[in-house]
Amino acid sequence: MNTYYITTPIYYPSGNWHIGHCYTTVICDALARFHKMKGEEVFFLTGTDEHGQKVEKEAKSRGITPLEFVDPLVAQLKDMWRLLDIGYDRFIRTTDEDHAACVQRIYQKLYESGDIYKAEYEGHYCTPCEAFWTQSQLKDGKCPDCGREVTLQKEESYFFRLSKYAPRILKLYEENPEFLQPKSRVNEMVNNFLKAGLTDLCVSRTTVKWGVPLPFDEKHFSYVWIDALANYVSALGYASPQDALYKKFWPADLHMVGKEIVRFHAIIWPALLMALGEPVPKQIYGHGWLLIGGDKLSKSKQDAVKSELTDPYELVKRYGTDAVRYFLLREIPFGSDGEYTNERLLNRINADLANDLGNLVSRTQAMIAQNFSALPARGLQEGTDGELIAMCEELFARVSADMDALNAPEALSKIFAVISRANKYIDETTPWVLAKDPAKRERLGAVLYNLAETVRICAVCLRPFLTKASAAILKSFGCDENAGFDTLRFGLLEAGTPIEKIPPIFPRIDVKKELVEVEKLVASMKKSAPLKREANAEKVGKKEKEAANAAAKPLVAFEDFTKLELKVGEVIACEKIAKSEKLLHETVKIGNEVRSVVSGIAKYYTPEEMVGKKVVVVTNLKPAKLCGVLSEGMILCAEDENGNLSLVSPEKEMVSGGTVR
Ligand code: ME8
Repeated sequence: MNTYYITTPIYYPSGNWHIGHCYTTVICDALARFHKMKGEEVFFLTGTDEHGQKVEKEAKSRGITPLEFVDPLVAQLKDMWRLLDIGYDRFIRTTDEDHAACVQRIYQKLYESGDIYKAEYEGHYCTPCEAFWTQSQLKDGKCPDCGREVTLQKEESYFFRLSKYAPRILKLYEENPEFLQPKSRVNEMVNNFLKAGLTDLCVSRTTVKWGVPLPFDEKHFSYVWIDALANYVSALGYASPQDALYKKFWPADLHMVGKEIVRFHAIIWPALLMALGEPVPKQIYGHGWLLIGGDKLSKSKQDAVKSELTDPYELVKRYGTDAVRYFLLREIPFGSDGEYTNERLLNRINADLANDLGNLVSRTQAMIAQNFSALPARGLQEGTDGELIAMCEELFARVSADMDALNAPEALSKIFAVISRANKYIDETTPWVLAKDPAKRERLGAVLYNLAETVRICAVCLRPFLTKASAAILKSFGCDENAGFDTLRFGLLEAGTPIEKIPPIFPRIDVKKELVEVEKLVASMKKSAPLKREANAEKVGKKEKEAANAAAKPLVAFEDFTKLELKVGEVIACEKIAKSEKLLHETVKIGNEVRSVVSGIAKYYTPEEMVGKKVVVVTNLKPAKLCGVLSEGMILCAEDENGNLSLVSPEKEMVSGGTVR
């Protein structure tokens, strides 16, 4: 079976997530889903980049530990990915024990081979970017990437012999034009960095202690970018006894990254891998940015400049997961920057989703319901039937070629070209006229059959992009909502299939009215934002600790109870935790997501008994490590006064991911 390993960058736990942040991950999710549907074995990695000066400072200013600071932010990010239906296979945190151990192994290897050596360092450090710059690289004395102040830092450090690898990296670009895409990024790397030759890279800090200690000198801590880049291999168990995933999936098929971090991925990362004697990734793609008023969308810019709504939580709440995913995947020409405005988003939703797709689905379903009790027979081909059928039959090959070129906007435009053609086909065949003539009943049936098949084929092709709508459409046409690309032959729908008429999946939005609403919302969010942030900081700090320590159980308000998220999960794997008598480590599938959960139930259940059990999981509990194992939730149990314990399970058959309330 072919394998496909795709990664997003790991995110800084800033908490100020905006729609721009969602771009990389939504694209990767669509690609991962597409390759899964092609029958490939896919590993899709994302996560968080938690070490470094920024987090250390923020935590200190709040009087809490760095981990106490980042934990709720990581939970928030996971929540955002849940909202956007991101089906990753692992969410790695640079604070995960296996990751830190891998970083140490990498440093040790490079130290032993002589590619890491000790010297004195002086440089200009940009804390927000976690990057060092030489005097000549600064722009007007400020960080050339973000334009913020830098500080001069001097310390004894370890260096990586990056300079040694410049010729090999140039050769890599020449011999593998696919390695770095789009092509313009190669010119940037060559002209801005490689041509002048590379200087060795400072890879340790003594002043920043929130990092991985170097195994050969514990006064020094890893430089965040080495720590961060290592996630792509640590997630697979590189250089550990548990390296089966590494053997299976490395080298990565694709590192998808924003263009501002191409330098780290296309120069430093391959150099590190070369030094380690490991293969380099097959491709790095540096995508463009979502812009606001011509500048990169960032929380500070949006607060200062425009009144666009960029908060992913709010956007999903207002327009739904699919609409936000669709906009990101369709609107911005791939590889380029694209302007973000609410108006553009709303127009896209209306034009493509409500009008083209929504109308096709509802017209087809309504006409079948009005004229037949179930799907009519296929009948004979006439008129433009052949053209529509040919478009459907050629669709997958076209979409597939676009997705192989990573061009989701083009792939979607091919699918929507078929949807438009089908809407035109309705106007050409005028089923409402055919319906009036009993002699044309067979022809009417054939027209409606062709439309239903077109909808089905488009819905299957849309599955990687519109996760919820495609499932709803397929179900309403009596099809498996998980139908694969092997079902894309025209004519598979069986006559007599009951067709359900569903409400509009994408209701049309009154753009003018909605823009006024959004403007009001953004204004109120701006006003309350600093307050909200302060309140959060406070919550993350002392109050939370006090609350956790409180032993008494007072009455809780209903709103407080509803803050808990309880879901049905299915235990798909379970093992004992070697260091503990009480703990079991379960792998629990909750809808599309798989979580690691630790429970103190080893005395009551064996791992074998647990596998296959449907359980109730608290899914928004702050993640914690028990005996070194990450627990991302809590399985609910009932306990009597004698200490007998029983799992709480849904009383009737219930899908995993079902909500418990
Ligand atoms: O860079 N438009 O993390 P990050 C498009 N931790 N994409 C955007 C964007 C915008 N306006 N703003 C942010 C980091 N992004 C490092 C990565 S990997 C070893 C370490 C994208 O949280 C950005 O380009 O700053 C990147 O791909 C992702 O959000 C995470 O950015």
